[in-house]
Amino acid sequence: MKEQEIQAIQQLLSTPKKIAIIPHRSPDGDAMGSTLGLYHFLLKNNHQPVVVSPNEFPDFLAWMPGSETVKIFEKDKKNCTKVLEEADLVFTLDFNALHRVGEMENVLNKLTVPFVMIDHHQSPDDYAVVTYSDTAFGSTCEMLHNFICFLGKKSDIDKTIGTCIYTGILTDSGSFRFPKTTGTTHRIIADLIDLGVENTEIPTLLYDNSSYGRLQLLGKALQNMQVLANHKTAYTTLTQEELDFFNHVKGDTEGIVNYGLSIKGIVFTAIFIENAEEKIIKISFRSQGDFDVNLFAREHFNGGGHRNAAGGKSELSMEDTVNKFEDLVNKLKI
Ligand SMILES: [Mn+2]
Repeated sequence: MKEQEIQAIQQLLSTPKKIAIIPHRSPDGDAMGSTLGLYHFLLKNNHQPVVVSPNEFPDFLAWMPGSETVKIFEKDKKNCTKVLEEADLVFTLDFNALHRVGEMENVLNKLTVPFVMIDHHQSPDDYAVVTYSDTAFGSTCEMLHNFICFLGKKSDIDKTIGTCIYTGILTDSGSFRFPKTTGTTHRIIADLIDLGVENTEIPTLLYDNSSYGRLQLLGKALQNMQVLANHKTAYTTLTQEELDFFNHVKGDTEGIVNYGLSIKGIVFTAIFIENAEEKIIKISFRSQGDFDVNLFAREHFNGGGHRNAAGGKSELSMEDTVNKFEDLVNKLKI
């Protein structure tokens, strides 16, 4: 962050304020970690922060400190709109375009108070008075750590804030494996462990709490997987019928897309998940190395994200979506 931007933030935070903190729709570990980490930091600095999530967060994040205070726009539009309208300041974390909050965008668009963005995705929109945006970072949580340090408040980072930051760094780095994991990332993690952050318990809470149904759903997805070996690509599908059969709940399909990359030689993978209610196929893409799934998702599937992790959607049937995908892959030189 530039000195000028740091001063602007310090000025904004110099008196107690009502502050709305917003993650993207369907928040993941990094979105929840960064918003709750900021929540605890602002609370400690005598502000009145509220995290307003566009929709419900997954169960596997419900243990996070402060998650019980999170307001869910989709469940309580009236009160959430009031909270947003009364805010003196709005932070948006882990996304950079207001359409990522779904219907809540209409409320945000009408607000006249300053917005601050902290985010690590490509091509930020221009809605914030301070935009701390940098694709070099593997997580918004690592940026939040830096943000607090820029404000000269490193000593405010305690076990609670550290737990939130740790969760986002862990989940967005694929447990410290993805290429943007640096020595600095590990040094931050080391500091957090020294503060008492439970570095063995957190992964257990996040990853070892599957239901039997979820594991069976994973089995189904693995069974459905197709490999296009000539193009180093693997993909899988889950239909609404399959999701229903295994009593799927929100979050159950999280992470399944990554399994394609665990096949030797595969560098591009996708999962197509039917959503009968919204009449769309939701798609996640992952890659290893140079193949840019952000561009691929933007160009062909109405989405975007990062170079190695992106999402998209299709309004075609599952069959037509998969055919379109295969046709595209057959033209790729991976
Ligand atoms: Mn993130």
